[in-house]
Amino acid sequence: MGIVSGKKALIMGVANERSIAWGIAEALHREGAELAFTYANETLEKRVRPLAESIGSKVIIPCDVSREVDMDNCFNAVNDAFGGLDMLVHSIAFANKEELKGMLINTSREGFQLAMDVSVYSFIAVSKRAYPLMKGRNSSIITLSYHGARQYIPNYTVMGVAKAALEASVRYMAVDFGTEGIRVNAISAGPIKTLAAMGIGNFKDMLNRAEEKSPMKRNVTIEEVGNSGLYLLSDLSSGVTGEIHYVDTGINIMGN
Ligand code: NAD
Ligand code: 0WE
Repeated sequence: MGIVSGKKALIMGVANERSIAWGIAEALHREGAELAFTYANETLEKRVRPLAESIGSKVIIPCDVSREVDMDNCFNAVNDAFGGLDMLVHSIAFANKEELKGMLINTSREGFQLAMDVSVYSFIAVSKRAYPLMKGRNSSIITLSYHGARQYIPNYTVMGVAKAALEASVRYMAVDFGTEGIRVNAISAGPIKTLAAMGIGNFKDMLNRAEEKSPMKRNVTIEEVGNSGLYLLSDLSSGVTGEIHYVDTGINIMGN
């Protein structure tokens, strides 16, 4: 018997086999869960579909979270396929690349709204739609954050502001759903070389510095974030909600 045998999960935010969401999906699959996946566009469908099928998933749904109809259709499809939901993974963020450098004051109103819409509002919007499917069944929602929410990280700018709002949203929804059998938490992951990270200038240097700074003298992997995600999504963490759980080889505890 796996840790999540018989449970149903929806994974939002796989782009390829390097995605943090894929690390979480693999851990859930290993421990017996039944998985559904969303993809943001047709280009990514070509990546996501074979990955999902490789672990026996038959529910693969288009969902661009900037579109209300996509989110409506997505949760209707999950309800049709599963008749309920136990675990929801939100692993989605986006900001204009040109605004992920330099000073926060160079963020445009449009760029701010885009980052907040895709990276924060989407978490609230999908949780709202998941609520009727998840209530009353000891279910769990997680999202992915980053330390730039709490402290200044060079060039993280508007995403840092968005992640701060995301972490606050975790706390508010933890209370909203507190008595409904739905827990809400975030994993704050250390830097990992994913597609989203690849778009960032000097990411290699960042990885090297994180490696040096961390107590464990190495960077975290998607497998490790996956196993921590498994814990937060499963009944092993039944007393945990509203928490921001660091999975970062300890970098966040260092002063200098
Ligand atoms: P990734 O590129 O593999 O995943 C990001 C996902 O966001 C992609 O699947 C992309 O399709 C999706 N996405 C973007 N816009 C979307 C939209 N409009 N609709 C639907 N999906 C959309 O990169 P990742 O690093 O795995 O990122 C996943 C999460 O982890 C993000 O929230 C990111 O902020 C967070 N995170 C990443 C790191 C890191 O260093 N890689 C560290 C901490 C937290
Ligand atoms: O949350 C993130 C990255 C999110 C992200 C990445 C991109 C790149 C491509 C959001 N939007 C975009 N838009 C694109 O066009 N991380 C935690 C990884 C990350 O990003 C950084 C980091 C780290 C770490 C940006 C600057 C500094 C550090």
